[in-house]
Amino acid sequence: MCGIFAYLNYLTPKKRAEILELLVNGLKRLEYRGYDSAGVAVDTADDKDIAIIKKAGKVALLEEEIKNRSSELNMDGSTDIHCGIAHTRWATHGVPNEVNCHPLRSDPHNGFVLVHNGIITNYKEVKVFLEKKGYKFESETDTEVIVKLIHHFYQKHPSYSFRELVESVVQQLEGAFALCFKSKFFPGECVATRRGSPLLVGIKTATRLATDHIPILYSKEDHPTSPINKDADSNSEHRPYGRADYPTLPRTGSTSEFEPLEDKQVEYFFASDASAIIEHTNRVIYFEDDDVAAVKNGSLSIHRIRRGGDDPHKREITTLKMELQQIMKGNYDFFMQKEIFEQPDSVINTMRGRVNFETGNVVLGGIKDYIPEIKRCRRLMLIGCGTSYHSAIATRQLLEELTELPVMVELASDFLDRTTPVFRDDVCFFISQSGETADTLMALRYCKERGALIVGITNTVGSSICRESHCGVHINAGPEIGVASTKAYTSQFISLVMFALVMSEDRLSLRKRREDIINGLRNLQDQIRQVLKLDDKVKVLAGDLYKKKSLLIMGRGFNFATCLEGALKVKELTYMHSEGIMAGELKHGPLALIDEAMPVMMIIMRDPVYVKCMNALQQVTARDGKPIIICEEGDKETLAYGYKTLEIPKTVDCLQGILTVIPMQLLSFHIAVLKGCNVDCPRNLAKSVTVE
Ligand code: G6Q
Ligand code: GLU
Repeated sequence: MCGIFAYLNYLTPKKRAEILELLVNGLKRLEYRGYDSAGVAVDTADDKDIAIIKKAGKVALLEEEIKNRSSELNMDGSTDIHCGIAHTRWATHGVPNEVNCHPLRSDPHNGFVLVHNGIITNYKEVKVFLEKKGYKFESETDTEVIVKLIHHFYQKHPSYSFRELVESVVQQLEGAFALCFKSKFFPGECVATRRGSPLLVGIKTATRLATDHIPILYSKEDHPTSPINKDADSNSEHRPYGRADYPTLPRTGSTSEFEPLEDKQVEYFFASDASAIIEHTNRVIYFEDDDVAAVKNGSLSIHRIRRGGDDPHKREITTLKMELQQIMKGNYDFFMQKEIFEQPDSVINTMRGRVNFETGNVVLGGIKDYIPEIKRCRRLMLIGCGTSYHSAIATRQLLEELTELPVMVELASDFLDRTTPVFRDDVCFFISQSGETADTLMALRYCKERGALIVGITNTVGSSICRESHCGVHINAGPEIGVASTKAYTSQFISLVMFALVMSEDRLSLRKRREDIINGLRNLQDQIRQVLKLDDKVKVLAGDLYKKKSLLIMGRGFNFATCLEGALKVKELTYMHSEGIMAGELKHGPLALIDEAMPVMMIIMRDPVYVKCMNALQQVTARDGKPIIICEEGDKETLAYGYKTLEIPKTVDCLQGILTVIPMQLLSFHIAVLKGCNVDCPRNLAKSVTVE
């Protein structure tokens, strides 16, 4: 999920010190993406082996380590042809330590080394297969299976080219990845590929490029398809790894070596985004899913396994005209904005390899073994702070419904103040994006001491909460840089929904309900995209609101959490007073605030509490309130009132909160921009609150 950078110089003499500096600088450019450890692989001084240098923590520490090892690396030695790969890791499998850090190696002799961004969902099956072949695994990562699998193929098919080996490997992988390989057996070559994670290459030549595109070469289809290949689109995390021993590998149809360059001297820069490349060249090719790009003898070729349909015939070489700052934030001005717009993808990453939309099966690998124990517990407790606490409120009702257990939702700080009674047969969930929030961590330790089962729901592998939990779910939303939490909220929400689905798997009476929810999850990506299209409309509303002093946000049932979360976003980003109000509580006090001047937002969806929400609307309008209504797309009854509305697509009631919170995220963002507030770092706040 974080950063790949690779550099290949062909007939372009470079000192090792320069190569390493280039690699480290590439990583520095990618630092903004967030990461927990970093590493590089280069040829050793005698060119006979590969040196791998890795460090947990910041790139600066890696740089330090490289300096410490400078005599061994022969920094002054020069090389004409060399390939170096580098990586910043955001752990998804295995804590951030030096062993798990990339590049990972195929064997102790470093036959192949690899950097990977993303998640391999069928890694367990591949691992079992490779262990049977005698491979010994050293890391806890999902990535290591890839680099061992290519080694296995190499041993079996020594005549294959580097690219053919990579093509064979990627056909066995499920999940999301960008990969960059280096090998002792193929010196001066580099092969890179992607599926679902971004990757591009920058090309730098002394003279102008001879072409503005690279043709795509297709691999022949006449190879027998392996049983594994046939299943390649299934997304089950636990599918048996295949009946047959190993597939016959695809052989490429084209033998023509394509030389895109007039000039033989060339440098290639592979990276996850252009920020690491732009200082070297502005000529880049963005890879598409399933492209396999190989550099051999200084020439770049791009192959694909033919999949039918309208496969394109070339990849254009694009000239970048962007500034560095612009690249880092993509098309966005702020990280928070980028993260809001990343949600169609981050929700998919949360579900990847866990929800099988065909069979309706949901597997959470990190808690699977504890499910029988959880089913026997006497209550569930969901504990967190701020936004993470709101994700618990958002899913409590569904958890109660699908588990039939009492569910307590607690603010970590208050929970401790009360010295809440906790027992051995309680299951306590600790929800935290950072995994380091002191209040949440203290509450975790408190519950652990009392013998409860501890389940972590975090976005940060290897964080304290993660380490101190008995089991857990990584929400896999990718690093969140903006202090205001957005994509982590929707991913926490989905993680808890998936847990509810797991708990109700064998309940016949809930079959229909589960099917509806799984269908809802399937459509979520498109629906989030649709909601994000409201951005311009939300911006106009922000224009109406940004000079106001207060904003009340009302709703109930499944959408109450959106009110709380929306109000928190408004407060922290815009410094404006805002309150999330349970619509049922209006008449018990807050109604006194309502007059024609008080800004009010109401969330009214066609769910079981619709009529009650309409009552609340009456109460507000009877006091001359003029609410902005977040309502269901095409809901004539609500629209008939003629108030300003934001229409949201319908999903199953318990998932609706994922869609209704997005306009609130956008609204707080736009108000903050209009007020000139610091969007990514609101005053007085920190991303990780490590003090009580
Ligand atoms: C909200 C903030 C904040 C955060 C809490 C808990 O936008 O990011 O409310 O959710 O500070 O943090 P963790 O989720 O990292 O425990
Ligand atoms: N899943 C891999 C790991 O945990 C790659 C993570 C990343 O994208 O940085 O090592």
